[in-house]
Formats: sequence, C-alpha cells, structure tokens
Amino acid sequence: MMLQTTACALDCYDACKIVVEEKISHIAGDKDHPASNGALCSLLNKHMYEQVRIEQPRIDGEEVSMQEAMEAVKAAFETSGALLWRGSGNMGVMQEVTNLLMERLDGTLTHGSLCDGAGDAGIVEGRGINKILPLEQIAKADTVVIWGRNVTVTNAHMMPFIEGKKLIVIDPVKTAIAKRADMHLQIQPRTDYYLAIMLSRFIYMEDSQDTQWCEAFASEYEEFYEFTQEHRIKPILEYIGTDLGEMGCLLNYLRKQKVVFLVGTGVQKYSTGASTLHAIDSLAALLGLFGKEGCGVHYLGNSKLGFENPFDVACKTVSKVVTPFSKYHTVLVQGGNPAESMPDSKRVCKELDEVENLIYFGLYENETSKRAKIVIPAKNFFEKEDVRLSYGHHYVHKMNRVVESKIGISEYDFTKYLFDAFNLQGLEPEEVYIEKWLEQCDEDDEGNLISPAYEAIPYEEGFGEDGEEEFVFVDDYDDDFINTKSLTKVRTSKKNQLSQDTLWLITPKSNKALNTQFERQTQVQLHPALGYAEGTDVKISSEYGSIVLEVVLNEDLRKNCIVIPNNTIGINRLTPSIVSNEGENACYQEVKIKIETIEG
Ligand SMILES: Nc1nc2c(c(=O)[nH]1)N[C@H]1C(S)=C(S)[C@@H](COP(=O)(O)OP(=O)(O)OC[C@H]3O[C@@H](n4cnc5c(=O)[nH]c(N)nc54)[C@H](O)[C@@H]3O)O[C@H]1N2
Ligand SMILES: Nc1nc2c(c(=O)[nH]1)N[C@H]1C(S)=C(S)[C@@H](COP(=O)(O)OP(=O)(O)OC[C@H]3O[C@@H](n4cnc5c(=O)[nH]c(N)nc54)[C@H](O)[C@@H]3O)O[C@H]1N2
Ligand SMILES: [Mo]
Repeated sequence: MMLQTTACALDCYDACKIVVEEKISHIAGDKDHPASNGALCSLLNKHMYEQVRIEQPRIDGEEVSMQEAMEAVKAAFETSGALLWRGSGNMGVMQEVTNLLMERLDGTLTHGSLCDGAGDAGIVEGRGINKILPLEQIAKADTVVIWGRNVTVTNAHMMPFIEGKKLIVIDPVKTAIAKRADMHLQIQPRTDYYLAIMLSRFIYMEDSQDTQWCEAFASEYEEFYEFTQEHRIKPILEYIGTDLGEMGCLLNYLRKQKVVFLVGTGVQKYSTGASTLHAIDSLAALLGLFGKEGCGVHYLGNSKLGFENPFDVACKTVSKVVTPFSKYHTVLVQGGNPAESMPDSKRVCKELDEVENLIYFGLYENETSKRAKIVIPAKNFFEKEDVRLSYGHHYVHKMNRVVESKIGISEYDFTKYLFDAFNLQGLEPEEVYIEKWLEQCDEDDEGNLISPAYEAIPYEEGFGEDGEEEFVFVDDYDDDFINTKSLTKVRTSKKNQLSQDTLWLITPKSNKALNTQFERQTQVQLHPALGYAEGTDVKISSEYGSIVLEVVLNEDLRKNCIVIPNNTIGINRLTPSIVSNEGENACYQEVKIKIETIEG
C-alpha cells in the first residue's frame, strides 16, 4: 500500500500531519508526530469528507467552463484597483501567492483580523514580539490555566500535553474542560483584564512576585504595583463575579510553581482585547513565568515569525473588519465567507451586493458564493502542493498533492493564468516558492521540520526584536463600552454604571464546523432560569440586527450569557462593525442582547 503524507490546512492550532492510505477516505494521524499524536478530528474524518464541493465555475448563475470563467475574471481585473479579501479557509502559505498579482495590478489588500489581532497587539506591547511557547514546555508545567480557550473543541491535540496537570479554567461557560478542572472560575464575560490586575495586586500584597527575575527583565514592576493599587478590590471582585475565597484558592495554584497560561481568543473579542492580553502577560511577568522551563503564556503566535515571506508586497490596504466593499468595482473573495463570518452581516451583505464584479474563489457554496457574479471552484488541500505553518506550535509540514482531481484551480494556477493573460513577468515556478519556505526551516533531532523562530525557551535572554529589551507592564485601560470608572480610585467617582441587566453574547467555535465550513446550525443556548422552553423559537436582537433561533437549554452558562456558536446561520447579524482599540480586530462579543418570544 502506498502511504503518502500531507498536513491539514484547516484553521486550527493543531495543524496535524496526515497519513493517506490510497485515498482520502482512508486518512490517519501520524503516531510519531509530536504535535498531532496519531489522532485526527471528526472535522477531517467526517465533516469535510461529507461536504459537497462546488464543481463547476459560474457566471451570473450559469455554469461555464474554467476557461470562460477565468476570462471573465481577467475582464473584471482590467480596470485596475480591485480588492482582494482573503479568509482563513486554507492556512497553507501558498494562499498568499495572489498577493503578487494584486501588487502588479495595483490592487488593494486588507489589514487587521477577524480572529486574534487584539490579543496579538497586547502581547506585542508587553513583549515586543509574539513568540510561540513550544509544546514541550507546556508538558513540563505543574499548573495549566486555560483562559478563554475551549481546548477540547478547538485545540484537541493539546490534551496529551496537559494530562495530569493541575488544571484551572477561566471561562463564563462551564465547558467540557472546566468540568474536568481542579478549579473553574466562571467569571462574567469581558472582565479578564480586571481579573489579571487583581491577581497581580494580590501577588504583590503577599510578596509572591519573582523579584529576582523582575529586577533583571521587568524592572518597572513597582510602578505596575502602584498601578494595580489604583484598583478597588471589593467592587472589582463583584464586577468579575468572584470573591476573596476564590482568589485565595486560585493563588495557591500560581504561587512558586511552573505555570503555563493557555489563552484563547475568547478573552479578546472586545474593543479592550489588547489590554486584556497585556494584563495577563503582566501577571505572568510578575510571577516570573517568561524565559523559564515549563512556564509561559501560549496564545495564537505569529506562525511566519523568522521567515522571509516571498509574498510580502507593498499594496494599499483597507480594514478586514469594516471593509468598504462597495468602493470597489471588483472584489475577489478567496478562501473566506465574509457575508457570514464578518461582524454586522447586514452592512456587509449590503456592501457586497453593490459590487459590480464580486468573484468568489472557494470550495463550498455559502452566503458569499450565492452573491457572487463569478464563482471559481478551488482545489482542496489534498489536491495541491503547499507548506503548513502553525500559530500553535513550531512544526512545519510540506503539504503534498495526494489526490488528483479535475475539479477546481489552485491559487498558484489562478495567479499564473492572470500573470500570463496580462503579460506580466516575474512569477517564479510553484516549486520555487515552496522551496523558499522549506529551505528556511530547521530540523529537530527526530527529523521534523521546524520554524526558524523556534527557541526551546522563548524570551530567555529578554524581550523585543533583538531580545535585549525589558518586559513592559500594562499601565493604562480605556473602555468606551462600559463605564468602569468607579472601579478605580484615582479617577472619577461617577455612579457605578455597570449594568448587568441585559444579556451577553458568547459566540465561540463549534465541534461540527470550522468557522462557517461544514455543518451549520440554528440554535441558541439559554440558561433554564431565563424561562424559555426547549425547542421554542425566539427572536434574538441587538442594536445591529436580529435572528430567530431555536432554544436549547444549557445549565452550564451564567444566567446573563447566551451562547450562539459561529457556525450558526445569521449569527453575525447581531455583532458590531467596530474595530478593537488596538490590533484592528473584530469585536464579536461587544454587544448586548435581547430575547423576545415569537407570538403564535
Ligand atoms: N472545531 C473547531 N476548531 C476550531 C475552529 C472551529 O471553528 N471549529 N476555529 C479555529 C479558529 S479560526 C480559531 S481562532 C481557534 C479559536 O479557539 P478558541 O480560542 O478556543 O476560541 P473559541 O471557540 O471562541 O473559545 C473561546 C472560549 O472562550 C470563552 N469565552 C468567551 N468570552 C469570554 C470572556 O470574556 N472571558 C473568558 N475568560 N472566556 C470567554 C468561551 O466560552 C469559549 O470557551 O479555534 C480553531 N479551532
Ligand atoms: N460570531 C463569530 N464570528 C466569527 C468568529 C466567532 O468566533 N464568532 N470567529 C472569527 C474567526 S476566529 C475567524 S478565523 C473567521 C473565519 O472566517 P473566514 O475566513 O471567512 O472562514 P470561513 O467562513 O470558514 O470560510 C472559509 C471558506 O474558505 C473556502 N476554502 C477552503 N479551503 C480553500 C482553499 O484551499 N482555497 C480557496 N480558495 N478556498 C478555500 C471554503 O469554501 C470556505 O467557505 O471568522 C470569524 N467570525
Ligand atoms: Mo480564527
């Protein structure tokens, strides 16, 4: 039997290596692989396999040949100044080859993120650079704090690394991992910044900070202490939804031991998301958790760190979060579903509908393909050559074509077609680009390719680009959504406006879908105390829009939180077109929700 290997291109921390036996209905993990430890998830084994592909290109709803469709794409690009909006449907590096085309055709790209951008900005403020904490350091920790990350759903291959550790979960939802944890802090949403500040304050109060490490690498720690003292303990603990007893218990797990924080995107789906990661990092610094074995903060890292990217171009850019699509006569959507994945769908769809030439380049029908004038089927990751990096670990995989298929066109061939059609010079052969990525990698002792940015213990020498700077503590917090002034002493004593009477939206990932790919659903999870009956339809609204969903009761929620996963049809009608204070990120959870019963 012929065994071939590739890697999963789906947007997830794990980036698993895949062993293919003959055809893609027979795939398996690689037991020897350090990150994916032999198992593959049901998204690959079931959902992707069952998903119906777009097989035939279309123009204005009529099926056409690939040749005709690509001619139409060329015509759409004839007037210069098109926009490319790229999603994260495939995480292979070759997705970005289309940047070269946009540069040559005077096109526009996007900046910012729907995903992890706010947190990343907060990390960069403190550490200067966002390095990934290697998995083997997580395996050496005594305590693992899972902070706003739903590991069993979104990052299942992390499980062997946290096996047997003291587990703390900080999440407004009692997730599966929270149920197995030594301690679950079921806090109010959007209070993680204050939690990190309070914990820091208590650590100083009991003199548990790592003074020796701070003197060497974070010498402003006393100023940080003063900053934490501006915060009033009692109202803040109340605001977070915790008390001194719980704090004392949590501190027992953090003090004088090896601690890793696994922070997810959940803490930063808000305008203040950067401050939250900065505060969590500041807490970690105070405990001396950087640059030491078995310690650190693991968030979504910069997978391209240390690489020279052959697809880096100097194009104009517009926001990926509040994209003004209607300003462009031609918009190419590649590997994404903005009509459904971007916040404020009503605005997005109106804008997309005003675009003269909307081109959808993807695998499956979705809310964006339905609106497109030209539909170009893509090849899936089993059908083309690529290289996979990860934001969760340092292993790099060569992705091989393991299936021959007549369907679709690869991103490279799409780019090549247009280079040729416009008589542009300078596109290198595909293998040259693949090799450019691979030749920059190192190899570990077992022969696995690893990123050039790999360091066994990141920040061991210090912070910043050159590793010679100090850690910078958070010293400022701006919140325009909630007036938190009463929580600090030095500021105004305005009446406490922390209204908790409307509902918070929690919109996480689902185990049946990868963002809007694969299974979609139409339910909202509510706490039984809200008084709605299981199975009834309710109207859920925010100031941006409303949707009707079926009630599923869930006792694992706080009473003031509702959960609508991001594979729910119409979810982003509820979410706001705002950009985070730092990091140009979407703020999916910065919204309050109302529920109404539907008459009849
Ligand atoms: N099965 C599956 N896996 C995926 C994906 C998928 O769609 N499906 N998507 C992939 C992608 S694109 C990404 S970015 C990653 C993201 O992976 P995660 O970082 O795990 O993101 P979420 O699923 O949004 O889970 C966030 C968690 O944060 C909690 N949370 C919500 N609000 C708050 C808050 O204010 N404070 C705290 N402390 N917690 C909060 C939620 O209850 C949830 O448990 O997952 C990847 N993996
Ligand atoms: N409410 C809410 N909204 C969210 C989130 C949330 O947690 N809650 N999460 C946000 C996050 S973290 C992210 S990362 C975004 C993701 O949002 P998007 O980047 O828009 O991702 P998807 O919606 O999954 O769309 C991916 C599309 O890529 C196409 N595709 C897959 N493989 C390939 C390929 O090889 N080539 C090409 N050309 N196309 C391909 C598929 O057809 C699929 O429809 O969503 C964000 N939206
Ligand atoms: Mo994401």
